[in-house]
Order: sequence, then structure tokens, then C-alpha cells
Amino acid sequence: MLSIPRWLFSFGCSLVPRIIMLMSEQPLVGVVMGSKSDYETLSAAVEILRALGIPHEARVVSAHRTPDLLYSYAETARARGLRVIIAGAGGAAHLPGMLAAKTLVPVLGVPVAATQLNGLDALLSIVQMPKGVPVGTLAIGKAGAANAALLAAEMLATTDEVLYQRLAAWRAATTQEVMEQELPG
Ligand code: RP5
Repeated sequence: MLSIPRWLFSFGCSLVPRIIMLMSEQPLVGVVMGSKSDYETLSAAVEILRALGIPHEARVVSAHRTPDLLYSYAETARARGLRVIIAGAGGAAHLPGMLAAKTLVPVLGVPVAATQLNGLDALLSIVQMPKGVPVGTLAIGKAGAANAALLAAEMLATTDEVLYQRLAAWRAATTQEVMEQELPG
């Protein structure tokens, strides 16, 4: 995956792996994960949301360990101002689908490689939502988490011209980075 250009880190942010993280009073994107152990993967989403200056929150919400929290998170998401939820989980990975079942805020699912099946289990679980309750499913692991953040940004940018310009600059920077790459020998 392409590295993130340093100049885009407008907040001078280094990645601080805290499980609950509020960037602003009213986050637009909620990043949730089934376990603290998922943060290594989901941090790729948080990093990009930070770099793009998108207010967000990140926390652990487990489908099987904290089902009541899952319900209340989903039920209050829209009223709290969330416009997109990024949900990462491994194994049976019920979290994205259950959140989607309880809210109309769009849910982007990130399969986490957490078991002997290396994320294939989570991918098949998240992507196979029955018709009627969609979860936008991304790739397994950090690439999927990063793309979930970029996709959330694109969704928000449909009604936010400033963010659109920031995203355009991001895309241009990644293009430029590839153009400048040289192979050894
Ligand atoms: C899932 O089980 C979590 O999303 C995580 O990917 C996996 C393992 O969780 P821990 O046992 O590390 O807490 O619910």
C-alpha cells in the first residue's frame, strides 16, 4: 500500500493506539471493532481519517461480549451525528451486520485476520449479508481498513466541497508518489 504523504498530516498526529478516541464533540465517522486486538488493523482507518481532518471516534464494541452496547451504539448513531460507521471484526464477525440491522447509517465492514483462517472467515461472514440489510465490505486487513476510511471520506465529500478538495489533493499526492518511484538496478 502507498505510504501516506507527510504533508497531509495537518494535525501533526502520530498514531496513538488508544481504544477510545474522540477527535471532536461531534464525530462524523464511528470506527468500531470487536476487540482491542483489532486495533492494529483498524488503526489504518483512524490514521487516514485524522490525516483528512474528519471528526471521528474509535472504540471497542463487541457483538458477542457487549451486545447491549452494540444495540445502543447503533440506535443512537444517527442522532449523535454519525454519517458513516466503519466496523471491523474477526472470526464470525457479526459486528458489522448487527450494526447495520439496527441503524440506517451506512456501515462499512472490515474483515480482520484474527483466526487460523486469516480473515477469510470474517470476509465471508461480512460480505454475505442477506438481501435487505447492506454492509459495504472491504478487503481483509489494513488495506481494507484504509479503504474504508477513504470510502467514508468520499461519501462525506459528496456534500462537503472542502473535504472533496482535500481528497483530490490526497489522490494527486499518491499519483505523484508512484510517478517518482524508482526501481533498484
Ligand atoms: C472478534 O474476535 C474480534 O473482532 C477479534 O477479531 C476476535 C478475537 O478477539 P480477542 O479474543 O482478541 O478479544 O470478536
